[in-house]
Amino acid sequence: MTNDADDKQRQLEQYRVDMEGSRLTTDQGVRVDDTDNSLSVGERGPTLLEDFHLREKITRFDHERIPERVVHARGSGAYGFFQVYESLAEYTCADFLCDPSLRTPTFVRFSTVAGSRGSADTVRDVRGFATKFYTRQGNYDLVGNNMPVFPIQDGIKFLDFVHAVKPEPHNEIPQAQSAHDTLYDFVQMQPETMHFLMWLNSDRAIPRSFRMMQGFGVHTFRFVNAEGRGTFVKFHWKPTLGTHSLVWDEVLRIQGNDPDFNRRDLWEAIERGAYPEWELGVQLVPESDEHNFDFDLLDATKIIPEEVVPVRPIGKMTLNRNPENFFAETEQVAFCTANVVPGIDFTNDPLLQARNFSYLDTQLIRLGGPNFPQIPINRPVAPVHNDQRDGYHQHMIHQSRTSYTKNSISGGCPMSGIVSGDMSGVFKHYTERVDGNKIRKRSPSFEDHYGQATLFWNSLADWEKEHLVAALKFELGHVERRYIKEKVVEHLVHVDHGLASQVAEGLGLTAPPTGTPNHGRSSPALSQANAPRDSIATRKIAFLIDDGSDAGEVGSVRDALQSRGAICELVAPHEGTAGSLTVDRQLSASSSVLYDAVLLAAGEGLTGDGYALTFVREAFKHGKAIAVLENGRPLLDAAGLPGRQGVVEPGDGFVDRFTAAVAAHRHYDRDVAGFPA
Ligand code: HDD
Repeated sequence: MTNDADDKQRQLEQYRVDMEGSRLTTDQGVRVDDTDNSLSVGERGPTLLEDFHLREKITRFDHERIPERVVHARGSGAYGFFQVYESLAEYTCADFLCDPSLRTPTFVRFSTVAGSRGSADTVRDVRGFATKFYTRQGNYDLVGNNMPVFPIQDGIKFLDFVHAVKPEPHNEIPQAQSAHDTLYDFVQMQPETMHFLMWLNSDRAIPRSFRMMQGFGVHTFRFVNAEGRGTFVKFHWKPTLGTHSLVWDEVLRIQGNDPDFNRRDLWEAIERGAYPEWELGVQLVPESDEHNFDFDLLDATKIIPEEVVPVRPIGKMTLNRNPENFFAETEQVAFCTANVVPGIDFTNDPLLQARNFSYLDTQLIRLGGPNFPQIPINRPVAPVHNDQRDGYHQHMIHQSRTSYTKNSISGGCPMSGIVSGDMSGVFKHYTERVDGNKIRKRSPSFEDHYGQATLFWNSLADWEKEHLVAALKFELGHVERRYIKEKVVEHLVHVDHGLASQVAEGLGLTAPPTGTPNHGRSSPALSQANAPRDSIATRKIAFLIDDGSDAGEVGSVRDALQSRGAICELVAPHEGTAGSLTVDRQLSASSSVLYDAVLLAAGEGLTGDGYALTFVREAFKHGKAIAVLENGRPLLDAAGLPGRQGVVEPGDGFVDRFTAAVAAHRHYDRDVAGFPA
């Protein structure tokens, strides 16, 4: 083992099967001459049971599916590596966090939570962000989400929450949607959901790209250093491209245009060599400060505001390789919060404790038995030796004559992990002292369900607040039972009265006159308005062209934008060529919702084309930068846009101005409420 980013790929190499030049065989390796016709008695006679090839094919097909994940069923994965900036030995003895020369291989799976495997990517939902670090001390799994808070505080409520958000049990409707009665019934009965509800209805729930979303470990975990000293830690992934979202109307249209929108985006970026990157950051809290907050560190419905405890960047992850087989790698990867390495330990967060049980348990049914850690994607690069053997699909042939520890027959092997009294590299549970009676009772320190929901609301930019109110109106607008809407509004009053009133108005309700007064505190780090907006790297720009386009001008603008990292596609009414330009996409088979920005470079021809007009209007409605070359003006005028914010006219510094408009991500200052794109 060389301990670098390629360790995992080297290990996987022995499992890869190349079909090139191969001949068709059965599963037993017997060559097959005909796989198109069953073995039968005569050409029109009955099929014979002895046709082992037919039976094998049908049997294998019948058993192709494994149970989809009960949550996070739809996901996409990629390989990469992680490298720490400087040693964190002061806080943790985790080897991969102490040696800056190490490049630890990783596999990440991004996912939605509620939908089935075949559901659309761009639904309103939490995104999973699960990372497996193949460290030389064993696998470490950081199984996080793109939101830092969870809807419930105790794992015993997980089944209830998931049943509430999943399709309703009588008719299995709606698919991958939170906008229905059972979720909001759960919410109104369980106000600990309120902080999470704010995140779920914010733009965080509709990320532009997996590459442009944050990740959070959610729980407070514990670092433990070589001396056994513990430090509380929260994990944050921050994308170098900034945190950006789609807009709701766009989301609805993407679902039809490209249900694989986020999956495709990740795949294509990696294929192009535009490797996504995240910085890993930690919030560190000395154990002596455990009780110095106005919330409980063990409560997964709370954040530690970054302004209170700053996020310290500790390293970077780069994803640089797509899987080769979706089922073998992305579907069979098995994460578990209990997969920790020396130097990282748990806290008594009751949600985390339940998770530590659930993940292993679910893999046993999903992957068919206890040997799933031997599936190539799950294999540690660290050596594995123990007496846990047998069970379905054992791949190893253990040679020792004993399968118990301690033994004298096999030289005592495998021996204790401690070599000559040296504890380094050995997992040692943190020796926390715990005292108490056995009770089923939530700590009073978990009681404030509104304070941080208010903090989140106060931290948002005006446009983010507008989106959140609109989202709640949409969601509750799909709830059939009026009393559920009323109850949710009654809870919102304790978050912010203005918020509650706006939502209530949309529902034809009146918010109760009094609630908990807004405490006025905010955390600017929570607003996406404060995300970096300085790059157009990997942004997709559609050039609307036709036969009258100026090929020279189009070519030079395209070259300039591509040199800054953008991806430009020429969209025209027909495939083939438009003048001397090669068309990438046909207009009627495309849509502005698949792009970040539009450049109008078509001649007069498109002013009467409904697809082109919709393209421009939707781009404007969705806040996207629109640039216009001289001969594109007629189309811009024909589109009848209600403003010019974020519209870049020809003239000096055209490319620079367009670049800045695209880098801004969206132009939410447009008044588009009355514009029916
Ligand atoms: Fe979970 C999958 C994230 C609470 C039980 N969870 C799963 C995945 C992610 C998360 C990203 C997908 C992993 C993959 O890509 O394969 N889950 C979270 C976060 C939570 C959380 C961030 C709270 C902080 N989960 C949670 C609780 C329980 C579970 C409280 C049960 C008590 N989660 C599961 C599971 C899943 C799962 C049933 C389904 C498939 C799987 O594990 O492998 O065990």
